[in-house]
Amino acid sequence: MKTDRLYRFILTVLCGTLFVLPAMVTTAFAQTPSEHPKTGAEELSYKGAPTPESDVQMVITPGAPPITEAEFATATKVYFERCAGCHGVLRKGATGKPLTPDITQGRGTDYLKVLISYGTPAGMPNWGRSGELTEQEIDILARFLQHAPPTPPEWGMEQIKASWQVLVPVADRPTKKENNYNIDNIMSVTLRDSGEVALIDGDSKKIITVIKTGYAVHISRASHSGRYVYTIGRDAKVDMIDLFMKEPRKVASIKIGLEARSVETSKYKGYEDQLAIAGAYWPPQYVIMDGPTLEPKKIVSTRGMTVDTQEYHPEPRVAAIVASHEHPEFIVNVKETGQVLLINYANVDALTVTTLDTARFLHDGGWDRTHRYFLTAANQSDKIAVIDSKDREVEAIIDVTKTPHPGRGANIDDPQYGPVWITSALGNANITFIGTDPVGHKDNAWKVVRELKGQGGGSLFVKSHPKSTNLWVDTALNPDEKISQSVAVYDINKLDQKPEIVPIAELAKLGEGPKRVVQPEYSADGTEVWFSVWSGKEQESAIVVLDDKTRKVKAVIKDKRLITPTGKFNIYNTRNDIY
Ligand code: DHE
Repeated sequence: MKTDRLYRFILTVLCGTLFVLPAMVTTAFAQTPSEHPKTGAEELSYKGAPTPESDVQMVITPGAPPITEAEFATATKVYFERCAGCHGVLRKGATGKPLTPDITQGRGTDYLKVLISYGTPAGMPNWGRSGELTEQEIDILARFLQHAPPTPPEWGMEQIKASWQVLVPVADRPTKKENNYNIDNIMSVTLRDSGEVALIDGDSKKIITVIKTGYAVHISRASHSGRYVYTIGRDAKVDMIDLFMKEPRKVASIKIGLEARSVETSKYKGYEDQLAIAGAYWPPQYVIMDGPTLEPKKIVSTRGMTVDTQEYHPEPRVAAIVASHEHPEFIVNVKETGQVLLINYANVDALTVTTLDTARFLHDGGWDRTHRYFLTAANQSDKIAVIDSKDREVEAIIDVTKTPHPGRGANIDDPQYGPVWITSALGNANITFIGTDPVGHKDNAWKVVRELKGQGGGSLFVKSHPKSTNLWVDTALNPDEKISQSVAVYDINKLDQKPEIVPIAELAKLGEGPKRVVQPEYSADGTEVWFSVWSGKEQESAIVVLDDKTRKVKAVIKDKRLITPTGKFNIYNTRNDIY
């Protein structure tokens, strides 16, 4: 049946296996059995069945330029791989602009081709100029975007359960640590384009192991005890790694949807390491799981009304999730509706959810230093929402300049304004300081107290540490190579002075490649700061470790296994929410 084949095709695409050519299909499945020797074909079906190009059912839209079935299939694949993350599966827009036919047909093929090729200073990548998409792919994509988007299938308990694998049962896991690693100083490093994480021993700077995870794996989060690392792939696959094993390895995995970005574990007293949650982009839902096994307990859809115009949204994606320290709750950002959900997990069979209205397109965010207030960016609304996790209410919604992108943000003690939380931005050069101390610095609380000028737009992450006097700011997506390959560092005691610019990529001494410098992350003791030098999949990348005090190179980690490193998650800092 046509619908069936379309289902399978989209599944394949979204699952990230993405193998259209029969030869590649053989390779993909040849690798799988050794990875999970006891898993049958049915259980593996969650990875998506390979489907030939001709199996795609086209959605032909009046007014759109001609497109063949094969081109539609190619464009669907490219769109889900490259574009859906920002523009949404149904193309209704979020971090990226809406791309529905009513808009795209008015722009026309030539306009869209230029846009895709050259990108925009606001953060849209230059897919053509960078060589990531060919001229032909861009032409097909520009025509495809003028047709109605195909809708992917749902992914409910039946599929989730079928994907669930306990690779090492709890009873067979070590009862105490079986290795000599200083677990708190392990870095879990995203190897984006190989769908792996590298566990790096922060003390020796040696790679402990590289573990296969979900497609284009996004983030790692550590359980409260630090024993387990949970990763989430863009294909919505959650993998759980046990750091107590002699050689840390995966002990469970599950696929909670077709596309996802976030995962977190319970941290409230009495519930430590007990539950995990993952949020999906598609279908729009979150799934609560048993912490040690990943057994799925509850799926909740996020479809609903937007906070402002109160219109129904069919695709409100789950963005950042944090675990409350004040109540047994997960705090979940729902991007397109602009709601922050406080999900009380004390009784998973009778979930209590407090819905807080903030602003649309919630993306990422993090705690203030007291871990009471969660500050999160509604990035396309140019606002930061502050959630009081103790009193379960919106404390403030603050206007900031264009497209804030904090990551989890940075907390410092501003010599003039007291405790502040900091975000940089994709859309401009500002580094924005927000007062976070309503008790000791009442007049500054929840106000923008300081704005520094950074190197430029295209900044993704800022970072500091309680033991540091530095504030590091990357500009990984700035179109100017000099800027994207370096970072700015401010002395937090001399914030009126210009920052020092550290040419991280140059220090890595690599060959050709984009070499974007991304996401500063501290060692457990706060004395080192690590940067990824993120090059192309076929090019050499590296991790540069600086001594935080002297700002000089301490180590450059190079290894042919370090393919496209991006996020780095220090176990101690991640489990204790230190940033
Ligand atoms: Fe991310 C965090 C979504 C592109 C690196 N990213 C997040 C979070 C979300 C998100 C919702 C917060 C998770 C949380 O805290 O629970 N990211 C998205 C996208 O939708 C987007 C824009 C497009 C996409 O297709 O995925 C996107 N992100 C990227 C990248 O291209 C980056 C730079 C490289 C990569 O690895 O893919 C990237 N995102 C990161 C990192 C974090 C992150 C490193 C965690 C930062 C932290 O310190 O916690």
